[in-house]
Amino acid sequence: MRGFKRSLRYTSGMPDILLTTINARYVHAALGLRYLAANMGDLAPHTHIVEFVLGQRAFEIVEDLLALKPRIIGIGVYIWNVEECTRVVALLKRVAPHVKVIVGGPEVSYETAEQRICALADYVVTGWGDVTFPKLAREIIDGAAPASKVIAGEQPPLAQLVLPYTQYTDEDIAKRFIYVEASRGCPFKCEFCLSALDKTAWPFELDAFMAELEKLYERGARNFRFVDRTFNLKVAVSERILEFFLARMDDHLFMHFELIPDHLPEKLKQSIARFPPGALHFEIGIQTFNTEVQTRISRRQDDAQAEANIRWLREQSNALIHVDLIAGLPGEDLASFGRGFDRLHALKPHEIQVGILKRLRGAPIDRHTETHQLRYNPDPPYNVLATDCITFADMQRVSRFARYWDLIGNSGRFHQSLPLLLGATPFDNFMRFSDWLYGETHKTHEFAFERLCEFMQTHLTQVACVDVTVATAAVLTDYQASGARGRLSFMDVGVRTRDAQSATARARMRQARHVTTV
Ligand code: B12
Ligand code: SF4
Repeated sequence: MRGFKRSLRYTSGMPDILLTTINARYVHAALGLRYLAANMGDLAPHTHIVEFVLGQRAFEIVEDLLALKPRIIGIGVYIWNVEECTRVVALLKRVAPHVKVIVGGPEVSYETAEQRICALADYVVTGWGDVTFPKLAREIIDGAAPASKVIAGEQPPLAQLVLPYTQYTDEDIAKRFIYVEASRGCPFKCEFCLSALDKTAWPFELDAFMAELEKLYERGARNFRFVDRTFNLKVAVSERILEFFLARMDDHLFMHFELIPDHLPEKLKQSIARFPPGALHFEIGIQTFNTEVQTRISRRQDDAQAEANIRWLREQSNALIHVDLIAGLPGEDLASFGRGFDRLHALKPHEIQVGILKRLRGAPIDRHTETHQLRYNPDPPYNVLATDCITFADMQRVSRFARYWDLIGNSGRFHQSLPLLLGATPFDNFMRFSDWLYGETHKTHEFAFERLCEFMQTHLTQVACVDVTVATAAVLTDYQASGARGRLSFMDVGVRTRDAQSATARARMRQARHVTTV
């Protein structure tokens, strides 16, 4: 796919200023660039956004950018695109050295002296770019460019920013996630996270923000993703936003929010409980249930309250619950991580994301690198490879566990068979499956659903020693429920698809026995 250019809004000729980035996927529209574009002032008619997607080649990107004959190119650099962006800047500076390249974004906001992309670029703006990028562009155009290469982004009061939402095109609204931001920053200090460096969370002026939401809704936006680090920080604000959506509920509305797990006052619960199935998606960071590790990484969390809230959400609301855990935190071994996984799994979230600790540039977690022998991948995404508690081999096992868990646990496609696999000790049993599957295939990607079903049935019957009738019936039920109608190799063992449901029911007693013995 070539760069997708938004309808040109400059009046004549080519734009002087391009704002660009490489998004993780097409559906992710870059909100950061839209802030910059919205705050360009009199340069707005000369500014144009061009977005690319991971997988596109630096050569293609450079060709597309230069075809627009810009004088200045601003590039949004993130952990997922820094490698390709570096190649883009290197090529740009070779073939068009006269074009001024300004890089900004979280990945180039810290450790600038160590990064090749910063050395290649003409300017690096660290932190917020909303007002600093327009100023710098104006200075370059006026021939008054600053002498220093690295410029600290200003953080004006948020009320001074022009909100970016009119920058979303009709195509964005029809086809992409609409990222919105009711507050910026986070008051907490979890050391693995970049937001730990924020002094606090700053709210946008609520009436102005709500008016923008209304306009987006009127234009047809239905897929709203809030980038607020902690949506439930100020309950009155959260409630007003939820009520806005409740009043406009339809079959297509979808809202994503990040929540802190231990703060769900009654009033907020009342609003949440009124949403229909599938409308709310909550991402909740647990990260670890090990209190010693929580303290070590400065994460404050009331685990009992967090558990009670997740349980409430699952039992009393229709929200989809996605919960995050991080493996490889300083001082946490595999057994402790496994206990955390089991504790979380018992709360029945729809998805558990098993993440591997990353050393984000600038994140305070670095202070534990030596004491806990945290050995990180030197290349993005800077995932931890080994710690004093988890060997490289075990970390590799956890990475595969995470990938297979996405395919099987989080996919929601193995309702009947997954409980047979997990039994009473989900982490250990799934790890056993993961080790076995990798031994059989040496693959973590490109599994057709049919093949996964076959592997599930083989593992259940040959490794986990589940009764063949029970296992086969459960897998077949899952297969049928997906709507697939092909033939699976094990259908020949004697259990026919039409019998699957009843066999599962008959086998509940035996299942229970298995659960206590695996
Ligand atoms: C949306 C999002 C995503 C989307 C992708 C979005 C996209 N465009 O493709 C998805 C969900 C895929 C994603 C995934 C990940 N993400 Co993410 N994500 C975000 C999130 C929630 C919102 C980004 C946003 O729009 N922010 C709002 C805007 C206003 O802020 P901004 O983007 O930082 O832009 C400002 C400045 O950076 C700067 N700026 C930006 N561009 C430019 C350009 C120029 C020229 C200049 C001068 C300035 C400038 O000015 C802007 C306005 O002030 C942020 C957290 C957050 N709230 O910011 C994390 C965040 C960006 N993600 C992060 C991480 C770590 C990840 C993952 C690695 C998480 C994981 N799974 O472990 C993955 C990696 C994905 C991959 N494929 O490898 C980190 C980034 C660290 C880094 N160094 O880049 C963040 C900051 C979260 C955090 N607090 O740690 N993510
Ligand atoms: S992990 Fe969440 S709560 Fe902790 S600092 Fe980051 S955004 Fe804030």
